[in-house]
Amino acid sequence: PKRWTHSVAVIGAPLSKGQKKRGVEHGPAAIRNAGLFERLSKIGCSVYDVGDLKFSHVPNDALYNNTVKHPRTVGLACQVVADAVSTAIGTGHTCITLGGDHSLALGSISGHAQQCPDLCVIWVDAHADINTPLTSKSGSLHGQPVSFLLRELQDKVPPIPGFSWTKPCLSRADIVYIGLRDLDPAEQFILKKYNITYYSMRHIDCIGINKVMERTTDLLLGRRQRPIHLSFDIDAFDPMLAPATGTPVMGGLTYREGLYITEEIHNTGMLSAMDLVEVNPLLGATSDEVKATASLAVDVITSCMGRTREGDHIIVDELPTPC
Ligand code: 4U7
Ligand code: MN
Ligand code: MN
Ligand code: MN
Repeated sequence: PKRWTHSVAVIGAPLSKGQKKRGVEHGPAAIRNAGLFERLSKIGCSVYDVGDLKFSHVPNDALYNNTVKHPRTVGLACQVVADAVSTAIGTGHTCITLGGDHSLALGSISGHAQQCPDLCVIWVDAHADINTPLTSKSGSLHGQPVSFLLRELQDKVPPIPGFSWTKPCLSRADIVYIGLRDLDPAEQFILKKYNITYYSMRHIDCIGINKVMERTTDLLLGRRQRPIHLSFDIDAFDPMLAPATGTPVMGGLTYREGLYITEEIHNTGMLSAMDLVEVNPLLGATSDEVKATASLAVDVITSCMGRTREGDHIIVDELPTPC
């Protein structure tokens, strides 16, 4: 059989200090155990396993401003992620980063941008993750990565310990959100004030996922072809489909909507790196729930890499003839 070969690098990023619940550091193992490598090979990808990154726990990592938790530990971990992603992209791979919590996207997008300064971002999530360290009520950094990435927000982001290496690499028009349904008041204000494009679950109900994807690719790629970074939070899906995650919200994407998003992203031919985050194998009520969530993550990733619902991205060009 003929195959298209995508060479992909897989980076495990067992980061958990960007949020409060135990278990999300086991996300990479759960996604690997759900058959990621076999499924990627089956669709013709050549896979390079970078392994799991090692993050050190920074001692005396005091709260910033009485709210933001583990800033030095998370900041340093994101720097490690950025270096690994930058190296993988520089080597010519499509890069897949397995989380871990969503704070790692500050690292993966920064690292990707070091190699591809022109990149754009599609952020699929129930949440906008755009709190600044000063608006966050929870203090969890997984709700804040986008605020560090956007140039327009820099006068609102204080210099916090552990993050002095970051520099914003996106403008407001370089990111589109899909799947939102749980925004904090300050996040709503930011999205409106800076006129950031988002398609909430309400928009999807209203115009359908096909129009949402048409508009998304038009906005980001309409003027020029450029590399895409997909940051996919598994909690974008409905909790019925993805129960093993830290901040589930009712009324999420259906399986079909989720895969339509990833198929359309594959079809642009511009996907350059992706994150699959917030799978927490300790939060499923049963082992079946955990398996379903991890297997959904594998479906998302393989769909991004070219699996179609009509077949496995492999061409058969003749049939066996009985002799
Ligand atoms: B995730 C939240 F307050 N907005 O800031 C916050 F609702 O990566 C949730 O999308 C953040 O899962 C969710 O803590 C972060 C909260
Ligand atoms: Mn998120
Ligand atoms: Mn989320
Ligand atoms: Mn392909």
